[in-house]
Amino acid sequence: MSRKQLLLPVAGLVLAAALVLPGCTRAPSGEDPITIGFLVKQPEELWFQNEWKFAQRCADAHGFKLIKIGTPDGEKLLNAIDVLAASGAQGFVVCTPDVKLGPAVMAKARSHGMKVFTVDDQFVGSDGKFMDAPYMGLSAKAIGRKVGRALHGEFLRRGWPIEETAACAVTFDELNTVKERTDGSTEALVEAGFPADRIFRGAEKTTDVPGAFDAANIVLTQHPEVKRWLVFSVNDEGVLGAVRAMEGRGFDADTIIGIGIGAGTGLMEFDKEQPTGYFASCMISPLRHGYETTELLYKWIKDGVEPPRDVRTDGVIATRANYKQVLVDLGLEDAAGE
Ligand code: FCA
Repeated sequence: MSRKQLLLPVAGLVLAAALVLPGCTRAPSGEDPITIGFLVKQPEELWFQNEWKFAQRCADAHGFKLIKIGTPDGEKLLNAIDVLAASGAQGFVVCTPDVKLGPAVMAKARSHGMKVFTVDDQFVGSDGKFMDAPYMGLSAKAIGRKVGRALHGEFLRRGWPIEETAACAVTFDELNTVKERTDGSTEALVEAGFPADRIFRGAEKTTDVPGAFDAANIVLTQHPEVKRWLVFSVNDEGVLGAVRAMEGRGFDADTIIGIGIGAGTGLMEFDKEQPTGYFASCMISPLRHGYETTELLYKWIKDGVEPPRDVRTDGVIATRANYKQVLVDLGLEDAAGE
């Protein structure tokens, strides 16, 4: 038999395999041909860095490629989707910088045949209703209520006189998932007996430390009579900005009880030698929001397994005394920063 005759059947087999397994033409080394994007609105925020970290862990475990892009505005988000498409991505997880971009994002994804999994902030359609795209977010009201109850418990424990005490709420009502949190805290405080007219709201322009610092400073200027503060907000950054503003006016760990929501930024306060006004954190899970969302999307792309439409995750209150154990319990040892 000639060399050519020997090789022909082999070539036929290779061709047949390429037709049956279209992916193998794109991944000659046998690596998984799937590429997934993970787009976040505030890449400078530790929460989102942790989501990326856990998403990458998922990609490494399954052997697919993950492309992480920070998309702080609509133009960057829509461009990023084109970049992902050009890189061969079949889908992406996204925390959008503006929930009203939902229809535009879905249309662009559809034009590229890409699947979309939304995380943290839920898309809102042109009719003002939440859109039907797979979503993982917080049980925001319940988490807010936990914060409110914990604030009230510590307020009672310290025996603070109510006439010297008020609550500062740093709010951002434009975004539903964060409005629910501060509404929940307010509700729980009032239900526990804290007077509603001693809860002062400061609206922040951006959900970060500088935004909260400015919002809290306005509240502080309006209420110089208050001697002791309870603080709650939409996230850790909101509480930290308020605590920093209060420190600038002489308040400290003895006169502030601040409780955040997050899994990283606030915990750095617990690593400081001296306690600060950041008293506790409702710890939420970037592991679930990063790893699990990415894995659900991966299985949707790879095996056609439809992901659940709406998953809500919970939070656990942790203080300086027990936060290291809570980190371990939640599998978040890596989330506290490097
Ligand atoms: C929103 C907030 C973030 C984080 C996330 C779970 O996106 O802006 O700070 O709390 O929800």
